[in-house]
Amino acid sequence: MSGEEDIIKLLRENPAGHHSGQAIAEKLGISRAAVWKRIGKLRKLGFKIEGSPSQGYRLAGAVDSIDPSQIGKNLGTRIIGKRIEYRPVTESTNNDAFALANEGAPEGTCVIADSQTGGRGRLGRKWFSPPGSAIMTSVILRPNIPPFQAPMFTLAAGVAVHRVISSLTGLKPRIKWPNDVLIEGRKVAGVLTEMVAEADKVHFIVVGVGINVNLDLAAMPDDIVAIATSLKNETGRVIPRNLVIATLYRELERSYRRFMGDGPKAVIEEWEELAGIRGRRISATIASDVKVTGRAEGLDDDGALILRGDGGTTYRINAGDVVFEEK
Ligand code: BT5
Repeated sequence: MSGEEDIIKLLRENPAGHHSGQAIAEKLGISRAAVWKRIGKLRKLGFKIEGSPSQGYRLAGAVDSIDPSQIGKNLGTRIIGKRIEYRPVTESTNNDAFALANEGAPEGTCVIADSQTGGRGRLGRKWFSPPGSAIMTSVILRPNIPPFQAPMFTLAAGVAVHRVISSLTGLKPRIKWPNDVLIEGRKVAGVLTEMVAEADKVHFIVVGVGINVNLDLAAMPDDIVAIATSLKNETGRVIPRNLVIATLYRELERSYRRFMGDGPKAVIEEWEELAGIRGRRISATIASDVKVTGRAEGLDDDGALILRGDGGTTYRINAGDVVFEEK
């Protein structure tokens, strides 16, 4: 646990009251200067911590806090969320889930964070993960499948996120291959699937999901605000994160069972329907400087995107980024 995490835990134990620098230092066995330094780091991460010399420190504002015991209550799943590890601040929940899986954590173990200092997207991109308003979670799965089927889990998670958003908000999101969930063209969620495998066998898969639940656009950096949105921004309502997380775990379990029980085809069909992708005009970046435009013909059995280029060539795309060329 990082030192910053200890401080947040302490402040949350008594959210209404103040905690003097001296009391925090004594409780954590560190110097007052170290407390001051960590508070500074937390503020930089986006935590709103009020401080007054006479009274001490306090977490400001109404906090929609993540509470694993509340999430676990009435979850009703058999696999996902049987064990939930909560981290107020962490580098990346995918890293934490990897470490836990390497230590032998059971299938269905979930890591959920209030904020990430090194949230990751694909290809070394960053995932903006400020505290108090979003969901960043990673789930460990141990399916008995060959590695080439792993990308299916990105699709299955996309279906789950779509169902969570539409059922809780009534919004009509669209899934964009392979891992984006968009509302009116703006990204509200992303999925990052990583795994450890041998040539023919997966050891474990980590499915990481980030959802912008109650994020204010004003709090986003310029490059993100230009392309992103949040559920709060779209609905005008604050949605309790514990509810979103519990619903997500249920939907992930449903998608997972579907994949294991009915096979990849069932997930692909559901994905294609929710994505409305067949016949849509899209462009895909298939290499760093190669872009092809044409009509999507749907997904192959292993989740690859089939694109019929305008020149008549059919492309089978395993990795890359896609842009919709029409609404
Ligand atoms: C993704 O990558 O969309 C996968 C994001 C997965 C994040 C989760 S959070 C829990 C788990 N732990 C992690 O460390 N990661 C996972 P990609 O398709 O490469 O998209 C990344 C791009 O999305 C960035 O380059 C930005 O343009 C944009 N982006 C970054 N943060 C965003 C945000 N909060 N909302 C919307 N777009 C964002």
